[in-house]
Order: sequence, then structure tokens, then C-alpha cells
Amino acid sequence: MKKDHIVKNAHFVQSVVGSHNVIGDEKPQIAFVGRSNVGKSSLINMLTGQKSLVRSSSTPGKTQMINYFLVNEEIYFVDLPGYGYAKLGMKYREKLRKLILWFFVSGEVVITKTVLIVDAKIGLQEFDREMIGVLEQYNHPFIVVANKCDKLNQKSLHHALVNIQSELPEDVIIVPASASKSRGRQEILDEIMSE
Ligand SMILES: Nc1nc2c(ncn2[C@@H]2O[C@H](COP(=O)(O)OP(=O)(O)OP(=O)(O)O)[C@@H](O)[C@H]2O)c(=O)[nH]1
Ligand SMILES: [Mg+2]
Repeated sequence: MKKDHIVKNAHFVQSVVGSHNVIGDEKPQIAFVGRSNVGKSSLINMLTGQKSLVRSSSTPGKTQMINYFLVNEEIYFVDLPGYGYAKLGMKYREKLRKLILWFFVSGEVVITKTVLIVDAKIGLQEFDREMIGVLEQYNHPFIVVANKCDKLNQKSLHHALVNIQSELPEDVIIVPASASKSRGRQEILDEIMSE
């Protein structure tokens, strides 16, 4: 029987700018990655059951650093910068894209599992496809979370999920979720916290 994974406690550890000082201790790391504004920070708050563990905001582009949270004193949730916030300017956006890719390809960080978050209504975009390519190439196990599914009715959500799934490798699961409505919480925790 599959056991329900629970979050007993979670706290902020540190923010890291650029690739220096990323945490490389022996604890497993779960990476949360996705385009700006898809709800990465909100999802971490929802999963940890702490409303304001991570700053999420109506202003996208909020997360420009790598933020580490320690869950149950044993596993890191890593909130990566959001990709593609237009107001940041081309050069800076490109810098963040390189930093995100570095995180997955450098081999300096041991990532146990990656959560690629997409907006259910928008579906996969160019950056998501690039991420999927990199995750596959480097053999990083990942799941896709289709967030903000509260914005779609059941029929549209079904279509959206089928569309996204059709572009994913067969063994990759997709979890419909809503950070605002706490939907998908247990399923995601079970996927990312099982060893
Ligand atoms: N309707 C709805 N809105 C959501 C959901 N999750 C997040 N939001 C909203 O989307 C906006 C962006 O959320 P964030 O959590 O800051 O997104 P992010 O991916 O961390 O953004 P960056 O830090 O810019 O990369 C906020 O206004 C959230 O309230 C959801 O499940 N449903
Ligand atoms: Mg954020």
C-alpha cells in the first residue's frame, strides 16, 4: 500500500543569487521549475501548508533567486527563478534561463525529482519543451503539474491534460493542481517524497 506523505514542518533556509553557493549537501532536493507566473511559489506554499513560506505575488518575476526550503528537516524544496518575465529585459531573462539550465546540467546539484509546473490553461510553451528535453537528456526524473486548473471547467481541463500528456514521454505523469484551491496536494507529495 502506498503511504501518504506528510509535511510535518517546513522552513526557509536561504536564497542564492547565481550559481555560487548552491546547496550541495547530502539531503535530497526537489526542484520546482517553470515559466514566470505559473504558480511555483504558490504551489510550494500549498504543499507545505504554509501560506507565506514563499513570497508569491500578483507581480510576476518575483522569484529571481534560488530559494531553499527544508521540509521535515530532511528534504529541500528548491524554488527556481521563473523563466520569461518580459519586464525583466532580454539580457536578464537570458541570464536566468542559463542559470536554470545550469542547475540541471552542471552536475553540481543532486536533484532527486523535478516538478515542472505549467499553467493548465496555457499548456506547454517553448521553455517547457526545452526543459523537458534537458530533463530527459540528463535522466532527471520529473513530473508535470498542470496548475491553476480551477480556471478551467472539467471538459476543458480534460482536453488540456490530454494535450499536454501527448507531448510528454510515456512514463511522465501529469498532475492537475490548483495552488489556490489546494487541489492535487497529496498526489504531488506522494510523487515527490517517495524514495
Ligand atoms: N487561479 C489561480 N491562481 C493562481 C494559482 N496559483 C498561483 N496563482 C496566482 O498566480 C500568480 C503567480 O503566482 P506565483 O506563485 O507568484 O508564481 P511563480 O511561478 O512563483 O512566479 P515567479 O516567481 O515570477 O516565477 C499569483 O497571483 C497567484 O495568486 C492557482 O492555482 N489558481
Ligand atoms: Mg515565484
